[in-house]
Order: sequence, then structure tokens, then C-alpha cells
Amino acid sequence: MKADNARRSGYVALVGRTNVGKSTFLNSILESKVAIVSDKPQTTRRKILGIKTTERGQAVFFDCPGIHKPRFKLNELMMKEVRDALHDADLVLYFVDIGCPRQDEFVLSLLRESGQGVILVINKIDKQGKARVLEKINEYKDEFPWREIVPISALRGDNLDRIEDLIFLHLPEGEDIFPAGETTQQTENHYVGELVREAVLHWVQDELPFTTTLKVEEIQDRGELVYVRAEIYVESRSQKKIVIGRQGGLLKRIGSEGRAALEEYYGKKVFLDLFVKVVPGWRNSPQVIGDIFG
Ligand SMILES: Nc1nc2c(ncn2[C@@H]2O[C@H](COP(=O)(O)OP(=O)(O)OP(=O)(O)O)[C@@H](O)[C@H]2O)c(=O)[nH]1
Ligand SMILES: [Mg+2]
Repeated sequence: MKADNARRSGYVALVGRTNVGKSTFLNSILESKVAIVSDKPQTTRRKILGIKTTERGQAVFFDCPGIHKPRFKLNELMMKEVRDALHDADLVLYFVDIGCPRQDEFVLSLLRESGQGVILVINKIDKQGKARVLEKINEYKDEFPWREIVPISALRGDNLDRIEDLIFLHLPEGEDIFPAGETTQQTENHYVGELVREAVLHWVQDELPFTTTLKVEEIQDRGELVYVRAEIYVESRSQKKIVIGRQGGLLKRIGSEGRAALEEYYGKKVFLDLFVKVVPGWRNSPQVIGDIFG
């Protein structure tokens, strides 16, 4: 017979369409800013690992890019990240936004294919009343053999205790995978690039969230300050003009927001040197994509 207090551990894939709040959930449950968040589509590009160790065990989350049909090599690799995470997972959390209509036959087919146990997470309940929560549960309950259905607000923290409880209930028995005390596994270069990209996403609009990326070229600790040089890639000269803005105004805003995030991370002064570079078709360029996923 299994002991109730046996330690549990395993991989938990966070999947769903873009903007449903997967990265917000990861940061909330870890109480640490591990993944960047934005209200623009396709914010997360490669899967981000987040580790939660408690007295019950260890849940290792894969925060995935939003599920979509790929049109560029970049997006094919984003979807590969999702498939890999689904394959490697011991448990899947499928996120939906309570305010969005159902349009997820494609996602449900991926979940079925994966053969994994899935918890349905109805996020953003802070935006809607209780009646809507019940409606949403009814809409979904017969669509898949869900292990559980949990309404939450990742932003406000509603029901996070409940979901943590259920995660450990459904993870297999096992010892910790990572040393206690670790919360993520990202290189400094990647994390720094993500923080600056978050600032880019905050300020750009229209097609630019899709057509920009960022590469950190240099990080140099100069004692009293950290020097960071990064390049924002865009696809055309007109996009470059937009990102720079009138009299450099937009790039300045991006720069000062990115610098503030980096100063918080490093706990000291940062000099952020930002450049905008035109790289036509970078979303199909093996070299650029290699940098993103490498
Ligand atoms: N009102 C409300 N907004 C939320 C909640 N969770 C996330 N958001 C907002 O939803 C937007 C998208 O959040 P993300 O966490 O970046 O979404 P994501 O699912 O990781 O998106 P991708 O990385 O693009 O797949 C942001 O503006 C968040 O602040 C929530 O519980 N309530
Ligand atoms: Mg995300």
C-alpha cells in the first residue's frame, strides 16, 4: 500500500493558447519572476523551466509557448517546444481564458494525442462573475476526460493553493529532480534578453510583437555597474523606424524600462546599450532561430 505522505515529483507542462496567463501562473506559483509576461501575443518563445519544492515534493514546470499553427520556422520550433513538453510531462495543465470563446479543437487533439493526464485551468476569473465560471465549466466538462477542473486567477492568486494541492495529488511518487532552492535553469544571457524583450513587447504594437526579437551581444560586469549591449531585430526598415520612434523616443522608453528591470535583477546600476537591426526574414533564418533556441 502507498504511504499518503510519500514524496512526489515530476514534470508539469503548462499549455494553452497565447495570452491565457501561463507565464503569469508560473511566476505566481513560484513567487518569483522566472518568465516574462505581456498582453501581446506569442510572448513565450522557448519553454521556461520553473521548479517548486515544498514539503510534499517537487513540481518542475515547463512554461510553454502558446499553441498555434506555425507559418514560419520560428513558430515550428515554438510548437516543437510544446510537443516536447507534452511528451516529457507527468501531468499537463491546460489553460483557458474565461473571457475567450472556445476555439480549441486543435489543442484538444494535441492533448488527446499526448495521452497525458490533464487538469483544465480556467484562468482570469477575476474578470467574470461566478455564473460565468459555472457556464465555462459546463462548456468544457465533457470535452475531455479532465483529471480536474480548477478556476483560478493567476494574477490575483485565487485558488493557487488548491491547484498546488491537486498537482501534488496527481504527480507520481518520487524523489526531487533538482536540488532544493533552485527555481529555474536559464543562462544569465537568456534571462537578461528576456527582460529587455519584455520591455520591447510593452511598447510595440500591431505586427511588431511577432516581427521583433532580441539578442544580447555582451554582458560585462564593470564593478559598480553592469554593461549590457543588445540588438533588437526587426524585419524591415519601416519597422526599424517605428521601434526607434520620433526623435528616438520609443527606443528611449524601451531602454529605460529594460534598464530598470535589469537593475532590479542585478541589484546595481546597469548601462543598457540598445541597437535596432534590420534582418529580413529572421523568422525563417536558421542562425537567428538557433540563437533563440540554442
Ligand atoms: N485579469 C487577469 N489577467 C491575467 C491573468 N493572468 C494573466 N493575465 C494577463 O494576461 C496577459 C497574458 O499573460 P501571459 O502570462 O503573458 O500569458 P501566456 O499564456 O504566457 O502567453 P504566451 O506566452 O504568449 O503564450 C497579461 O497581460 C497578463 O497580465 C489573470 O488571472 N487575470
Ligand atoms: Mg508565456
